[in-house]
Amino acid sequence: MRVKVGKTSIVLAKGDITDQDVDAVVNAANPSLMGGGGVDGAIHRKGGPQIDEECLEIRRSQYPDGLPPGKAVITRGGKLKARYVIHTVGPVWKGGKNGEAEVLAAAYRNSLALAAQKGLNSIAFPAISTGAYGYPFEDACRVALQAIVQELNELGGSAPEEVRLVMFTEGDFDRCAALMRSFFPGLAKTLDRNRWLKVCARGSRLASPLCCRL
Ligand code: AR6
Repeated sequence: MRVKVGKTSIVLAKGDITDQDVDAVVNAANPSLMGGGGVDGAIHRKGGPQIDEECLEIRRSQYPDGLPPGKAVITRGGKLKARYVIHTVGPVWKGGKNGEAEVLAAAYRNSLALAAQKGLNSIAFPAISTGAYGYPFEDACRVALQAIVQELNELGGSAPEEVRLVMFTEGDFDRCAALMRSFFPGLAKTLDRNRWLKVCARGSRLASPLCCRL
């Protein structure tokens, strides 16, 4: 599934974040930046020692007390296909009244801003905080989509060309796809490819400035 927001395609994909052929993958890290389980463990394992070394240096030089939730830093990608890893820390879910949504939005927005600052063209996100940190999946997806669209609007011409949302399971993919359909008005029509081509041929745009297609 793909939605166009300005110059950026937001692409929903199913897969493993460590396999993504993008300029940067985002790591759902913890403040230590020293690795852990889930996405974090997979990225550090597959990326190898270069990521560990650069994370250690970031801790030493910039964040001796750990990376605060919502902030983002960047290292090279080591042995990953992605050239860079953007490490961010999502919120731990504590019921929803402790600023979790703001911190989650900041994690997405700061990661995107960092990618833009580095001139990167494509970035892949996992569903931050929805694993070990316990954020309810649908709520987290809504916050993520809203934060991404807001930051893309803010970045304008320097926004990356592709923002990929990588879901680990079929179930998560389906749930996020359903949310995207309700979030982006053009997608609510669930156009199939042929209908989309006919719409394009007529030269119409859906829900301007969003140009959406499935
Ligand atoms: N590729 C894509 N998505 C994945 C992968 C993968 N290889 N592995 C898991 N997911 P989590 P969090 C999904 O726990 O909730 C770590 O120990 C997973 O199904 O990785 O932000 C860190 O060190 C879930 O939907 O991140 C922190 O301590 C989503 O990615 C803590 O976990 C996020 O799950 C961070 O917890």
